[in-house]
Amino acid sequence: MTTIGVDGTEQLLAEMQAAWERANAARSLLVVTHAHPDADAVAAVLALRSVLAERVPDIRCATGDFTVPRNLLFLPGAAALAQHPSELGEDFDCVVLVDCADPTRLGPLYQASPRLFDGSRPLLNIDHHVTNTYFGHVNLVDPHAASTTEVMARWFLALGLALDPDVATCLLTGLYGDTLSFQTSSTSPTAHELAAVLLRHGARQEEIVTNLFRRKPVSTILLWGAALSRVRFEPPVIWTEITPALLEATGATAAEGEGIVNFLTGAEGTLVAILFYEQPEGWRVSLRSADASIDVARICQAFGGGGHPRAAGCRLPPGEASRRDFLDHVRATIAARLSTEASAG
Ligand SMILES: [Mn+2]
Repeated sequence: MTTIGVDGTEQLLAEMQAAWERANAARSLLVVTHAHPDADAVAAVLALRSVLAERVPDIRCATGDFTVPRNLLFLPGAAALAQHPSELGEDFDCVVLVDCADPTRLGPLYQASPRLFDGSRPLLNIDHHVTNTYFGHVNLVDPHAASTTEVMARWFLALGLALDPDVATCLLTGLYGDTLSFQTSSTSPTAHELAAVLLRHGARQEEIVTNLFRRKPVSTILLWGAALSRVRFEPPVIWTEITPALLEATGATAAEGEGIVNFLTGAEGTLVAILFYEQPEGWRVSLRSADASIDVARICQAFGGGGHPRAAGCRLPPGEASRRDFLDHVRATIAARLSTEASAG
């Protein structure tokens, strides 16, 4: 077998062979991914389905909550994903989970059919989350991989499979999605090398970029325009809000504003960007840190929330005073952090 990059360890190659044998031995195979699926999740399911289509007589696929984001419907085979639990059944002799740190990430599917994932039939675990629990009989898990499709691409190439343009498109979609267009710190030389290989196999790059990053409903643009016109900059904190009135006026859903806080993080002189969603029960708050020294998860934990050091969230009671208290707390936390750094350095 041949492999690409530096991290095709013996152990991983052995797992690759085992995973391939298990999957090929199946007569009826279930391939699933997590609820609230992203591009990597859906693309990984469809790439595996495509590769095994002529080898396994019966393959059924689903996301954990039976949804597929509209912008991923361009992926080859997306129409084959089950839209309802009744389409799946439980008569499988092998189950593959992709992009799932553990089976509970399947959400509704796990709750409806826990015995599918209790180990009474072979479980294959293909993933790249650092928090993966290695729950499978075979675990094709590489926490250094930028996406689950990166793990799969290395798997398929190691096996010497001929990748067609549809499979290459799925694999590259996962890489584009999880690296936000090759921008995250997980974007290794291997990720770039694989992208080149996938393009040579006919991956349709323009289609991927258009669907993942360019095309959007007009309501999204109107919502961004309205939200950006309300930006407040109180250095080093930048923030804006999405109110029910704003959603009503633009015809957008709150989810269409998710990217605004990332956009604000790039403002010069900003250390923390905040998006406040006004809801009847109070504020839902989304924070981003523009600097590794500021841990927004810790800020949010003080308000009952949490997340990652650079991206976190919490909820606040309704009202302007509550929001003002929160902003004061954020500014005080940053000031304390900066003065510690100054005295240390
Ligand atoms: Mn992923």
